Amino acid sequence: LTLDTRLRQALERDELLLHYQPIVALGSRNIVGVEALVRWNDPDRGLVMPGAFISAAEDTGLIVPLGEWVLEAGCTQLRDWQKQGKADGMTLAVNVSTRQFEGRRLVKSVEQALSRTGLAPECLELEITENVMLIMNDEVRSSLETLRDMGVRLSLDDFGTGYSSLGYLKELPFHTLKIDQSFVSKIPGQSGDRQIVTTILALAKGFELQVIAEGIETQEQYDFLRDHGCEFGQGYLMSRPQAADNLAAMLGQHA
Ligand code: G
Ligand code: G
Ligand code: MN
Ligand code: NA
Repeated sequence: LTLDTRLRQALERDELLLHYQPIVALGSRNIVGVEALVRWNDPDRGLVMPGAFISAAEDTGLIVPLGEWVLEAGCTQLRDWQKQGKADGMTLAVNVSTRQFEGRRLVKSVEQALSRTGLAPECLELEITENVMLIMNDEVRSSLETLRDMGVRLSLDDFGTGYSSLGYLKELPFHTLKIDQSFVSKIPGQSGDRQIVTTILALAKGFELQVIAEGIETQEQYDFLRDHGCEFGQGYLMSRPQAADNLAAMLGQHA
């Protein structure tokens, strides 16, 4: 069977699941949110990571129903944690592929996930890679504006690695920049990456955007980012992505 066929079956047979990585306030180390990351529990191969199937799903368009599953499963989970009193004020970050914008489908998917689960729109943050700039058109632009008007939060993922015009930062309704882990991994040692990180922090301040640093693995990286005004972060230093049960046990604590 082709990967596409197997993946279609996986969706029908409920073989996908989400892991969750905490996002923390660097000042307090309190967990303020989680990023949902999809995995495929293949009966033959065990746990398959998204690197092995997301780009194939993007090529075939299967990413659209897959992305809808992720949205609804993630919103359901955060809503459950809220009902248990474990997740007050927390946000759920979900990665979305640029293909999900086609036909304004993303707007419909988000409306449906929120209305079915009862999650407040302010609790949902959509992570959109910087490469959305490459396909920027009226459909994408108006979808982003509709989502913003609904109260959903928008973040630019992998910031600094791809194509992003600063002009778009001024004009598009993003709330958050996520500093790519490729820059974080070489601070504070590498002066070029140190410059990039401090420049992104200054840029975010100027545009009044929140910043989340990704891929924090050492206490030195953590301290450098916090001391340079980066408010939020995630990475293996605080926690790897976790199964829902493990993550639930961490909620209400420091990561
Ligand atoms: O979880 P992991 O670290 O292996 O993730 C690898 C990549 O897969 C990351 O770039 C992440 O953004 C992407 N990814 C994970 N989950 C999803 C998802 O639900 N939808 C999309 N479009 N990408 C995802
Ligand atoms: O593209 P995106 O930013 O969504 O990708 C997130 C990916 O980064 C996931 O695959 C996640 O497992 C991974 N990740 C999260 N924290 C760390 C970290 O501290 N180090 C490394 N190497 N990868 C990380
Ligand atoms: Mn992401
Ligand atoms: Na990223």
